[in-house]
Amino acid sequence: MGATTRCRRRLGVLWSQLAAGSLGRHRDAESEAAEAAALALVTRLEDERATFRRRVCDEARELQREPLFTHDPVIDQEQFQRDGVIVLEGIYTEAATRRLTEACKSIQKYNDAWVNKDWLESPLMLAAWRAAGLRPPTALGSPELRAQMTGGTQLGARDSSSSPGLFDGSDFRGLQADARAPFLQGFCPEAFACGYDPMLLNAYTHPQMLALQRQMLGPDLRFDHCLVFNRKAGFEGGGWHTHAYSEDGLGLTTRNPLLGEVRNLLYPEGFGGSGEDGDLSVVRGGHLYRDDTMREANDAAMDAGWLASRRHPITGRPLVRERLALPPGSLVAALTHVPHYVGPRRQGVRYAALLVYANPDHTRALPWRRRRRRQRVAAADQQEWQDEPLELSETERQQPNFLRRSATTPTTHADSVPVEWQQLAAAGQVPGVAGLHSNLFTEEELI
Ligand SMILES: O=C(O)CCC(=O)C(=O)O
Repeated sequence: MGATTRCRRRLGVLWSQLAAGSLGRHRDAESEAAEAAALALVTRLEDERATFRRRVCDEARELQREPLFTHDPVIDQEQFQRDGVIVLEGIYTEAATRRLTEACKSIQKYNDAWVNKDWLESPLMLAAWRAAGLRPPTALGSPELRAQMTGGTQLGARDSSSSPGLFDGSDFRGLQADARAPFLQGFCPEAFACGYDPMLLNAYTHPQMLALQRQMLGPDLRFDHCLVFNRKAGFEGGGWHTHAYSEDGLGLTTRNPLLGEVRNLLYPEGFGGSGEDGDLSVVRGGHLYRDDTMREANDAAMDAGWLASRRHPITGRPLVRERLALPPGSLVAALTHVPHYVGPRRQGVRYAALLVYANPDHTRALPWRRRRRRQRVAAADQQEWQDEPLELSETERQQPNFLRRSATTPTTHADSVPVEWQQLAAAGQVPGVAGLHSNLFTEEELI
């Protein structure tokens, strides 16, 4: 059942309870009117959201008539195997580069409105939270926190939508299921940016982009997540890290995983490589260690730590870190286990979008699903999400290239792709994306 359907059903129940007077015999006319106004507000929001989504799709469809890239890049497979990274400098057309910059700025505006929204502004707003099936926050985020989170992204917990901070005391947790806060699309703009911007949706689904991804991942793709990384002055850098997908922790290899995931970082304005520009650094070949747990605070720690004793498994040369300097309109694509680092930003804003593609996990083999599954833990008045620990048997650990299977793995990645977008795609409404069974937005069959 879709988010809209569910919301309408919830509204229907509330309406009939209201009509029957079963929400409280002694309800006075005033509170009934308030409840009715809240339901009307949530209904209006739902309609506006559906219209907005249609507009994003229609405009993306128009944009898709134009090329995204200056040419169709051809990947050297041997080099990709060795590096795990491709850097395509100035690959976007001039028009696409300009529009991508505007898109990152537009997401920033939406995000700032979200961060600074007065979620408790009126009794109507409070009732709208209830009508959406959610507890409102108990207090607004402090002015300091909001100032800190304004003008850049990834500055709050997870995707700027969850506690601690903006939504303390609420059971709203970002993109989970279909619970939406009563503002904008109901989830933080940066958390699924292409749901707010036609150019980003165009970039995610453009035939040239999909052809590029298929060279790295093979024919069967799915979208994993789409974020915006705007680093504002004062950003202190992100630390060296890798990400999880398949074959995590299985140790050294000389080939890329059967089920891969590629992070595509779009830098519409590029960056200078000064070390103070929000520049990206990578370690080519580091992905062959399949280490999803590496974390080093900065370059010095990286040199003395993770890099110190490691050599490239294919070439035998020492692994080295490489700080990139990129012209406008550049794209960096990196397999999920490639160590990378984003440095501090001292002036202005460095704009970027992240489009992540992966091979679908049709057989439910991936261990990360267990690890990333979030548990809701009730603690006093507050709820927190916790990552479930991953436990591997010794046999599992020792079997090279063995994709671990779990009968109990959850079957969706819906905490990063909103369910309403999965359904739009299944209905054939998203440009560049086919209907049910291969819609890229989900591996599930949506009924
Ligand atoms: O370029 C950035 O801001 C962040 C890149 C990064 O750390 C990531 O994609 O995980």
